[in-house]
Amino acid sequence: MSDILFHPFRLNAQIELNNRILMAPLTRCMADDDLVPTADMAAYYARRADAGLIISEATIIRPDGQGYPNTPGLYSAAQIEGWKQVTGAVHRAGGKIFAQLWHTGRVAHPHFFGGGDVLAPSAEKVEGTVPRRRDLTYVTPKPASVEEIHQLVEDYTQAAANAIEAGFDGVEIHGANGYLIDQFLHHDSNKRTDEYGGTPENMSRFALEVTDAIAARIGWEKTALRISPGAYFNMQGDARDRQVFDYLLSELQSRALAYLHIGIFDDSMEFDYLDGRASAYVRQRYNKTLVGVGGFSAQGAAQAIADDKFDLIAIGRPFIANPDYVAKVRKQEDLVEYRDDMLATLV
Ligand code: FNR
Ligand code: 8K6
Repeated sequence: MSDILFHPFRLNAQIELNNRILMAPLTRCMADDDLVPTADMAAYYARRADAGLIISEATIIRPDGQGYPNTPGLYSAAQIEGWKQVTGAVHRAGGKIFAQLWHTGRVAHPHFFGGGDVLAPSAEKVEGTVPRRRDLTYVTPKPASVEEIHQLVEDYTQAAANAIEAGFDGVEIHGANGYLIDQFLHHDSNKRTDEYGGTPENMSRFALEVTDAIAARIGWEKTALRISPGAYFNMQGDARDRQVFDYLLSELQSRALAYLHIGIFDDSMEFDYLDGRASAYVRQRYNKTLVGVGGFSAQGAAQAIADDKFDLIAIGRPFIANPDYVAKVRKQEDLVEYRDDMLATLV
């Protein structure tokens, strides 16, 4: 049954994957204090190089995008050099790796970047405190001016170019999980009345501008996107969000992304305003390469792919617990169960 996972899969004319198992992007908070990837991180990723594609942990495009301690960056020369160690190690082990590009928007905290504004679509804050730093309470963000939005698009694009310089095979734009791009796409966080808010077209504008600018710089075949039509993390749902994602998906359908990836922790979550699962909602509106994720076993993923629910599977927590996940599934060996305490070390 799991055989289907081990068939090669062609993303496009330039990129063929050895199998359909992707390592999901997994924040580990293990970069050094200059947010440079370390030798331990290179070894961690290289151990997982038999995945069809590794998606890196979310990587900030500029300092004010940081919302958690020791998350890596892709804006300084030292960070680019650090990532070269990672991509080199993965490539030598026969793998492929995309960089996930991240700005946390209103989920950023000034503690991490020496003070200053937290930028977001609107002055709508998230309640609560920073995971791993419960002493830090989220602040009310400053609505980004149109000029600041244009600068953000430029900074995403530069980070994508830096990723290619660092040896990545492509980038996945993090448009999911309640972070900056997703904040433009949901009514909970976007109350703007200018060309970036108020209508599905306007609320989709930032996501599409970032996507198009990156693709123009590094090529569509190297550009992927992750989205969360269902609000579940750092975000409240709103029935009107459906029209936004209807529009966004109709626009994405006419573009040539390497793949589109759902951002969710558990695929079985259902959303009233999407009439069910986020993956089913997206599949009905987008018939190009789709990556499913969230609570899947290899067997369950193979079945979902056979049923045409999506084309590729991203595996998260099982990959933390099992560096040799792909080999174990291939040989039908038992997997080690994931536990949260495994996040303390890079195995
Ligand atoms: C995540 N996830 C995540 N998603 C993302 O887009 N960027 C990220 O950096 C992270 N970081 C992250 C860290 C940790 C510790 C976990 C557990 C999850 C979400 C992840 O990519 C995936 O969607 C979920 O883990 C669901 O898949 P699994 O774990 O059920 O296979
Ligand atoms: C995504 C970046 C997170 C970095 C911090 C450390 C990782 C902890 C991840 C756990 C997040 C829990 C999300 C819970 C989803 C709720 C679903 C109802």
